[in-house]
Amino acid sequence: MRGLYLVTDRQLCGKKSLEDMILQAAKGGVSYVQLREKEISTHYFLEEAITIKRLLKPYKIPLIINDRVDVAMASGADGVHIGQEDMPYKIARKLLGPKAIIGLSVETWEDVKISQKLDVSYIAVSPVFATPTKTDTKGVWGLEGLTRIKAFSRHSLVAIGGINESNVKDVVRAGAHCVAVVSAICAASDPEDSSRKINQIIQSVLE
Ligand code: TZP
Ligand code: MG
Repeated sequence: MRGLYLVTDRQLCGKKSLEDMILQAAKGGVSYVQLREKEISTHYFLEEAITIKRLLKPYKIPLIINDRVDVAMASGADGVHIGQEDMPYKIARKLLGPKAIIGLSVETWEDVKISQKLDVSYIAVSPVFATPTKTDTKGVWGLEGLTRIKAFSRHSLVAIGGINESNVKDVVRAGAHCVAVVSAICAASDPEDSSRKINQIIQSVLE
């Protein structure tokens, strides 16, 4: 995992449709899209996943489903993102197969240690900064926490939480291989432009 990772939030899209926002982000250069839905029915979630998978195909952008291994399987998505309270990693891997992208959120040092024994595709350092987008978190890692995880972990690191154009450079310098954002793209008046600007900063540090 490397680059910019969009995590969706339909409520933050305002007047734009979710599909339109994702399309603009794809044009702006995001490398991954995670469909994150906490409120909608399984039926609609699946329909939407199939639509977005089709929309991303020409851009060769993998689609990752938040929480729901069943929706990932049924929609032909490229993978799933699981938290500590979701389907256990080993079962998700058994169900999705060796090629699937499976990401795992780490919220405590214990989570980081346990993740080293798992062949996850990445760990999401969650949250790096406090954010109104997700408030049921255990604490914040800060840039120091990210640096500490980078020194210890064998996994690709996705940084998430409170990241935007103004702080993304520090986050990549602290050790993130990939940066996940919700509001900085979903709530932007021009998601394509925001994606392009954030991605340019990430790429300039990764080079
Ligand atoms: N997991 C940890 S923080 C977060 C999630 C889904 C939300 C990040 O949202 P934002 O708007 O990029 O701060
Ligand atoms: Mg979850």
